[in-house]
Parts: sequence; structure tokens; C-alpha cells
Amino acid sequence: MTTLAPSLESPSRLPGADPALEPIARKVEQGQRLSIDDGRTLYHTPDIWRVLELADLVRRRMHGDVAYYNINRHLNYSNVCALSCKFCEFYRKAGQEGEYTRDLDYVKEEGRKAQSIGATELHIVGGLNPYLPFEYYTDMLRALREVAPDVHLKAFTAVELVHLARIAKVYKRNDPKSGVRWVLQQLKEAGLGSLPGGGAEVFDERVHKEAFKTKIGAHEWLDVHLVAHELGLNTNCTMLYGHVDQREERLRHMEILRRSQDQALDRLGYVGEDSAYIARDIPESQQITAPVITLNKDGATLPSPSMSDKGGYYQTITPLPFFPDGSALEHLPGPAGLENLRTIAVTRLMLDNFPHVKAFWIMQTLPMAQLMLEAGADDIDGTVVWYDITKVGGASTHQETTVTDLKNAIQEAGFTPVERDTVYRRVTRDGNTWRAES
Ligand code: V47
Repeated sequence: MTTLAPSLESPSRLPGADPALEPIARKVEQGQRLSIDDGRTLYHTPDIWRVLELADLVRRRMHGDVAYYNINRHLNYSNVCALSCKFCEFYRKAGQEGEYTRDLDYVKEEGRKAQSIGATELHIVGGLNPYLPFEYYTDMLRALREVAPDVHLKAFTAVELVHLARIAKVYKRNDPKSGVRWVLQQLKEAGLGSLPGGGAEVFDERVHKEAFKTKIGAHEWLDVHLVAHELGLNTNCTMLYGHVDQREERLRHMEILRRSQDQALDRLGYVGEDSAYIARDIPESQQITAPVITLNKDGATLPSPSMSDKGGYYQTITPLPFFPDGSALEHLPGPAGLENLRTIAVTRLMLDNFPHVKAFWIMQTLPMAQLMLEAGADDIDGTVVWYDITKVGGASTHQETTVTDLKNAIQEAGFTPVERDTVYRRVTRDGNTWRAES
């Protein structure tokens, strides 16, 4: 595969070059923040190759020729869920065929396996199971800490954490953050290392009402991540797109996340530029007062390993393409290849203060994830092993790839594979024994 030349000196010579992209290219070259209007142009231009090329430029400026993978395992502890989100094929109701809830013995066995194969991370999520007590979650983390002391526990989406505050009876409608803070403190004490990025979907009232009405909305999702950041936990975020959402709504989702990251980086002492920045097209109630902090310039410092002691920011954005099979939105086609490529590129270009963009190979497929490394992504996630949320192309829950396949895919795309841990420290290993560079 040849590398798209990231030169901005001469505008793209490909047929169909769109002059509307050139002012955007200048901004990208200078590391300036792109507006939602720019995002619209990037999404609608027929010159998709130029969009990919620009995203590649930013990605190489931030990460050179490095592409990350990790050795991880996913653990879905229960698929019983009080919600019935229309895009979801994972959830079951209690008593329904296929429902499961893992007991502590099962969880411990998964932990032991992760520890013994030298995995650096367990990614743990489940449905909002109304029958499990709060102690189930703290016991699960403590048990895992015991049997898998070296494995980072990245667990529970914002949606689960609000549910946990409710079942622990600490959730207050007029002050949701205080209950979530208590929950996160308990979980952190029990061994929680960071939060995955699920449950964000698309931050938009219309989409919320149509596709996941009873789930927490943007405000609460963002509040949970804010509290996590205040407690020094790093978090990830996602964007589930290609169902009832419009591109316009995705761009607003990106803008909201970008401002939330400005706020997190500002708290950590990063120096920003424009303190009077107003996020256009975002309701007043969602405006955040924080300087604009971009990381996509030459010489900008990334929140890096040395920052991991001083965590509290978003590490990664993972755009997730919608898979209709088995969901209540099965009649929709879901996004196809070029839309997925373009969305990764637009995400890289808009989210100028996110260190990493992940092409989650499980949902993108490994061949597409390779292409995405040339279109803005710098991470393809890991070995995964068991994954129950989506089964792309009729896959079973067993969705495993080997380190050799991940490295080959990265190398074939022209990049240098680097194993990382959950907080993006480089990993060196001798078989199953590993060490993260500090
Ligand atoms: O929250 C549910 C999404 C998410 C479908 O943080 C669907 O590193 C597509 O969040 N089609 C779970 N997507 C996955 C997730 C994730 C994955 C990898 C890495 C990280 C990270 C996070 O999957 C859910 C929901 O948004 N989802 N159903 C579907 N039919």
C-alpha cells in the first residue's frame, strides 16, 4: 500500500480536487482549530482523498509512523439490561433466552487468563442489570485485582456508572455528580484504572429520543467523565454513527467532546489560546468556558506517559460504525466503507486536542482499520478475544486476533507497530512478562 503524500505545498492533483478545501488545508497546516462549517465541507466535498490526506498529515505530525495496538481481553459481565436501545443487539431481558450474568468465579477465571497470557488490559462492560447489587461491582474489581495484579482494569461506561449510583442509592436528581463521584471513588479504591468510551452515541436530543430514549443524555454522560477526570482517571469516548443520526449531528458531537477536552486539559495546566471561544451551533447550556487547547501543531506536547500520574483527560476517540443486524433498526443499511474512512478522517481533523483516534478493528474490520491508519487513526485496539456487543459479518462472540496479525496489518500499511498499555505507555515484553516504559 502506498502512503498518501502529506505535502500541502501543492494542492491535490487528483481529479475532482475541490478548491473549497484549500482554506481548510491552510488551517490544518498551521494547527488552527477547524469550525463546524469546515467540518461540513470536509464531510460533503467529493474530494474525499484530500480529506484523508489532511487527516494523515495531522496523524503523522502527532505520531510519526507509529501505530498502536494492545494485548487485551474484553469481559462482558452481564447482558441483562433495563434499557432497550434501538441500535443494540447485545441486551436481553431477565428470563429471555441467551441472557447471562457472570459470577465471581467466572470473572476470576477471566482475570487469571488475562494475567497468565500477559494481557495489559481488561475492558469490562455490561448491561444495566437491575438485579445486581452495588457490591457485585466492587467485589468484581477486588477479585480481579487479586488474581490479575498487573492487568489494567478499564471498566464501566458512563451509563453503567449512573446506574450504579442509582442502585447504591446515592444518586440525587438535583446533584447527579455527587453520587457518581462517590461511586467512582469506591470503584477506584477497588481497582478501577480508567473508563472506556462507550454509551456516548451521538450527543443530540433528536437522535437521543429516536434511538436511545431511556439512556442518559449528553449532559449526564459528560458529567460522569468530568468527575472521572477530576478524580485523575483517564477516559475514552466514542461516537456511534450511521443509524438515525445526520453528519451535522456528528459534527456537533465532536465539538462538544472537543470543548470537554479543552476543559480537562486546562485543569491539568495546559496553556490554551482563545479563552473567549464560543462553540458555534451548540446550545448555550452546553457551552464550556475554557481556553482552546490544540495538540495537533508541530511541537505540541501530547498527554504522554509522564502525564499518566497526573491523569484526567480523554485519551482516545473511537468512532463506531453502526451494525444493524439483530437490532430494532435492522431495516437501516448502516454506514459503508467510504463513510467510515471519511468519518475517521473528519474526527482526526476536528478533534485537534485528542491524542489518539482509534479504528476499532472489531467493528471496522482489520483491512479497513489498515486503511484508516492512513486516514487519521493511530490505534487499532487489541487482541480482544471475546466480544459480545456486535458480531460483524455473522462473527460469534469469540472474536480474537493474534499479535502477529495485528503487527502484520500495521506493517503492511507502512507503519511501525508499537504495543501500548491502556494509558498509552510503550510496552516492552519478554513473552508474557511485560513492563511499561515510564
Ligand atoms: O456503548 C452498541 C456501541 C459501544 C452497536 O473505550 C454499537 O477503548 C455499533 O464503547 N453497532 C461499546 N456499535 C463499544 C465501546 C468501545 C469499543 C472499543 C474500545 C473502546 C474504548 C470502547 O458499542 C456501546 C455502543 O455505543 N454499540 N450497539 C451496534 N449495533
